[in-house]
Formats: sequence, C-alpha cells, structure tokens
Amino acid sequence: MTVAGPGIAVVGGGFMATVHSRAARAAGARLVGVVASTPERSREVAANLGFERGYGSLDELLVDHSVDVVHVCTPNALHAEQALAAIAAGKHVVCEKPLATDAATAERLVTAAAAAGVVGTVPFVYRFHPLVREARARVAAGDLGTLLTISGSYLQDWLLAQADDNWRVDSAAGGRSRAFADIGSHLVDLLEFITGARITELSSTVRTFFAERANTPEVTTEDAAAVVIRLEGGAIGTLLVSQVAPGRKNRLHLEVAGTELSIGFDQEAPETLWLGRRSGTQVLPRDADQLHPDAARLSIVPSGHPMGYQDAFNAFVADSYAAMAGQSPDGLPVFADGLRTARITEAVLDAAGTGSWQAVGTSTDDEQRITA
Ligand code: SOE
Repeated sequence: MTVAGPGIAVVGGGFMATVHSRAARAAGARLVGVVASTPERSREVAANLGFERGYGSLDELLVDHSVDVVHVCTPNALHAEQALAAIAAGKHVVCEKPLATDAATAERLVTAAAAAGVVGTVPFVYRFHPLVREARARVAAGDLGTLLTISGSYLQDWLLAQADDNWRVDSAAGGRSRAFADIGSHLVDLLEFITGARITELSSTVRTFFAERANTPEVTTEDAAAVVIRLEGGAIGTLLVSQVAPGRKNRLHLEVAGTELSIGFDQEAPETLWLGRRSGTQVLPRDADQLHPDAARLSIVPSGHPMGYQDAFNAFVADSYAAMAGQSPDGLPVFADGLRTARITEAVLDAAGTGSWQAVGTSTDDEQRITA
C-alpha cells in the first residue's frame, strides 16, 4: 500500500459515509466498495459516492483483497463488532466515535489492533483545524504560563423538539450515553490535545428533558451534561454539552486560561484564535507566515480563503493513510484516544448516577493499561 493509494471500503451509508468518502478521494484512495443496510442500498450509495461497487454483506467486503482500509460509519452499537471483524481480516480501520459503547470493549479494540499490527484511527477531526494546532503549539511552548482553568462547551439544537428523533436517542443503537458520547467526546479529546494535560477526576449532572420522543417511547440517553473537571497539574474546569440548545448548530467552544495568556477556539469560526492577555488581547488569523510548522502544514490555502470542517476531515484521513503506510504523523487520533474518551464518557454517567467524583486516570495509567 502506498500513502497515495490505499484501496478503501466504507461500512454505512449515511452523512458520515459521505464525509469519509470525500476525504478518502482527496487523499488519493481508490474507492473500492460500500456496504450499507441492504444490498440494494449498498449499490445505490456506491453509485452516489463514486465507489466501484456495493457489497451484499460485510463478509463479502472483508474477503476483498483490494480493500486495505475499512471506514466504519454505522450506528454506535455496531462499531466494535465491525471494527473487530475488519481487524481480524487484516485491514486497517478508521472507526467513527464512540469507538465502542463501553470502555471495556474499546480496550479490546486497542489490544486487537495492536496484536494484528494494523492501524486504527478515530475521527476526532477538530484536531486538524490549523488554529487548533497553533493553540497546541503555543501551549507546548509555554506561552500560557501555568494552566489554571478551562471553560468548554459543545452545543447543538437538532434534538430540541420532542418530535426530533434519531437512532442515537435509542440506547440499543446509540449506547448508554448520547450527547456526551457523540459530542462531549470531541470536547474532551480537544481539550486534552491542546493542553497536553489529562483530566484526572470529574463530577457531573446529566438530564434527559424528553422522556419519550417521536419513535422512542422510553428515552434513557442524556440530552445534556454539565461536568466539573480536575486536571493533572492542578487546573480545574467546567464543560457543558447539549443537543437541545436553540440556535446552536455545532458550537464547540474551548477556552484555556493560564497565568500569562488565555486561548479561545470556536469550531464554527475556525479561522481565528482568540488570544487573551491582561493587556493586549488579539484575534489571530490563520496566516501561515505567523503559525507554528504543524499549523502551517495543515493550512492548505492562503490566509483569507476560508478552510473548514471537510478540510479538517480530509487532513485526518490523509494522516490516517500515512500512518497505515508506515509514517508517524503528529497528533493523529488513534484507537487509544477513542478508548480514552469512552472511559471519560463512562465516568460522566457514573458520576451523575452516584453523585460522587469519578477518577478517569492519568496518561501514565492509560499507557500502562494498554501495554500490560
Ligand atoms: C452529530 O451530532 C454530529 O454529526 C456528530 O456525530 C459529529 O461527531 C460532530 O462532529 C457533528 O455532529
């Protein structure tokens, strides 16, 4: 397999299958095949997305030797078994988050990929906005001083009305957690990625505002979660995650504050970074001349020509394929990162259920568990 040309197949036929396919094409992949809910649907999706063929089943896909990489883009409850089957067939895997609906299963995936010698990545794609890399580089360079506080939120409104429903609402398809697993996972991944500090403990409250929805008679998954965090090094923070916030479409906002500087990033306005100082606050544009090398690398069009979500996704997929071809791109979210967010998600629900603080483990704990 070369960096430019892996043969890829997608499992799933929804919105994310489209986003993955565009990114795969941009990275020079050969779009081999798709398997969706039925053989007819597989053919239809394959034709729409420009794949060579639709498969009748996942098994048919897995025995296809022209497929090097499987992208798993199905409802959450199917991720683990499909990813494990792909690993067992010797394929590299790009698996949508949550990697699994519980942390123990996510851990099995990490172990299975390592044992099979394949690469498994998870699309925490907001890491791939150039200005997120800039924020991370500035924190690593010590510009922040000592990290003091974090304020983060991820707000959407697509489940605001009782009539709104989706497979994610049903725990059988989406898993025990909904809002936190779906979007809170991006938020905690991003905050640990930018700060380099791990959340050590958390407490939380979750709410399900609609006990029933259009097609789900008994809703147990949360509409919103409010979380208090403690981090390595002594920083503290608050996180609010909601899928019922009117007017907010996909607003991931993160502000990290240190003794010298605050850095603010808004996913819906990813072309600027807010740099707050006691005096001399500044809005930094994405201008490669002013950026650290990792941010400049991802800045693929000149400043003033806006980049966005699909560009971030494309960069994630290109780096995934580079890793699968033996390179080591910096900042690539792998299965261990999917496990990390699965563990934090579980802690959020456990903390809410028990009313007590939950430990989520440090970076050293994670490394030891994975290599044990
Ligand atoms: C739906 O909530 C969704 O598409 C998430 O699943 C994605 O991970 C997020 O990036 C945007 O919203």
